[in-house]
Amino acid sequence: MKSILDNRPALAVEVNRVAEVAGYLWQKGWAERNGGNITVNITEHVDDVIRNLPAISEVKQIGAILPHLKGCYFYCKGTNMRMRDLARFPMENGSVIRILDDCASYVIIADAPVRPTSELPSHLSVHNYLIGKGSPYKASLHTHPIELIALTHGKKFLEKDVATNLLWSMIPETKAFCPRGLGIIPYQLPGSVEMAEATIQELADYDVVMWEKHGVFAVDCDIMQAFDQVDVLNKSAQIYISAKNMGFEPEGMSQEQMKEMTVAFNLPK
Ligand code: 2HA
Ligand code: ZN
Repeated sequence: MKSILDNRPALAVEVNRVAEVAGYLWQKGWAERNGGNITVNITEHVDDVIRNLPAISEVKQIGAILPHLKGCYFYCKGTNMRMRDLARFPMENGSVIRILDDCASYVIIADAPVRPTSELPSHLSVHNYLIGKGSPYKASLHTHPIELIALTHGKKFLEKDVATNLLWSMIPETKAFCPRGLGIIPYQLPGSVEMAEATIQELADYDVVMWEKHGVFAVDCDIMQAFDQVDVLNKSAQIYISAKNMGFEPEGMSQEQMKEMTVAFNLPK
């Protein structure tokens, strides 16, 4: 079957990265059934041939007006599709969409008319925000990491930066590779406009935000980097839980050791 990825190596790299990450999400147990979603802004890889491709769906409303997305193109995981299937067949379990000139609607253009993720409004609102502030970030990831979600069932971890400081102190790498920490968003209905708005607000200060009792939303330059940030945070949560399971409260790195790290790695806070 013909694919939009044929003879477009740079675009294929981007989509294959999504497939690789989708496989990791499934292997880690973070993507039960159709859990999680991924969108990537691929506009920089779009040529005139793609710009002239006809729509293969009717015009669909986004549900929001997103002025910075005019003429943008996104790869989106399909709604109800499974990460474990996307890992093998990314263009059968996801599709490429074009945002139309009204900035409020889109069409699917390739490869098949696979309807995008149920969280499309929040993903696209986030991309609109990122472009608006001149961010180099192109990828957004929503997934269900077990140990991080478990933390959010404890009230104290929902206070500002309590989880961030705990997770940073479990292993030096976490602060180095997730330097902005973990934002917290109180429970909201999945897919709601309120949750999209709260997510954008938290993304001003964090690259990874936690939807209480649901999952994480992460952004970065590409999908692998977004995944890596979540992975280091969840690793720290696993270390914390392992120590608790051995019957003691983990000591954590000292404030001095953390400060030393921050200076040595030139970290923001
Ligand atoms: O797309 O995880 O929150 C499935 C979800 C929605
Ligand atoms: Zn979810």
